[in-house]
Amino acid sequence: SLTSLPPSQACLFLAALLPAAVHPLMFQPLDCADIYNDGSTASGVYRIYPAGPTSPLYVYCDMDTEGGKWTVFQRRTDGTLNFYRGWEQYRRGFGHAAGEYWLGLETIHLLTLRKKYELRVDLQDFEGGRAHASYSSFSLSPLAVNAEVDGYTLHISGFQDGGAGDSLTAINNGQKFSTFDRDQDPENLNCAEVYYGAFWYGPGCHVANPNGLYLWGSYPRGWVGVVWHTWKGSSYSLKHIEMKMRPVSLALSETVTGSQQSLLSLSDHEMLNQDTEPL
Ligand SMILES: [Ca+2]
Repeated sequence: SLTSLPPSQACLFLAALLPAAVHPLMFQPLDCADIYNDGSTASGVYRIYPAGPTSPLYVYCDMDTEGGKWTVFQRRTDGTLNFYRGWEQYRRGFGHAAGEYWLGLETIHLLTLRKKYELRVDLQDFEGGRAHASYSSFSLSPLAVNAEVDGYTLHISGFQDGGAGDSLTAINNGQKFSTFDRDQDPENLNCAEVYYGAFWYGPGCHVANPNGLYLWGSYPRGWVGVVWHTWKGSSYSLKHIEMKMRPVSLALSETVTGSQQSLLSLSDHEMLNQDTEPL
């Protein structure tokens, strides 16, 4: 027992124990902003805990673009991963965070329940061109009792042009997510099946098809590729696309308050220990 140790040794013992014991148990980042704010400011693969301490997930964090802190939830970069998949795959996520992947609708939904997020879509073509589109508000079924039943409905607003134009708001905002085996789009046809993708398809299906076929630039039949119509038109399949989310500044200040509360409660524990176990 600590009480049997001389006070100085007991303090040393606690000092040695606390940093190792407390940090891994208590630091379970929700997203890449938490990781950045904890001091890891290099882009790369990290673990996040959006569904609690027993369900870590690997995710790619973009810590460089426009201030960093971006949690990437969709990434196409070389065409090595098949994105023409069914509902369960899109709900749970697939691929690997170091390469091409989809983080999963349930995870994205859980994140947007916890903080207010913005959305950014970064695009590259095969000729070295780059562009992006930003949306100041992004969430999936934030008010639904059951988000999956609600179809992980997309809510975006506040478009800001980074040269790519807005290929999302008019058609995709307010739409449920659709896959070839779960048609929740408003068209008579099955948009996911016709355009070989999975997305929040809406009236006319889409003018952006980030999860479409990876077709290496210009291709003859329009709309089935990795399309962002307002930038490269319907018959150009992009080289690189990343969809990423970051808490807006209001939520960031909430995060800071949260960690201050954690520190306060830690101090409370220490004080409690000092009360109950006098050194
Ligand atoms: Ca349909």
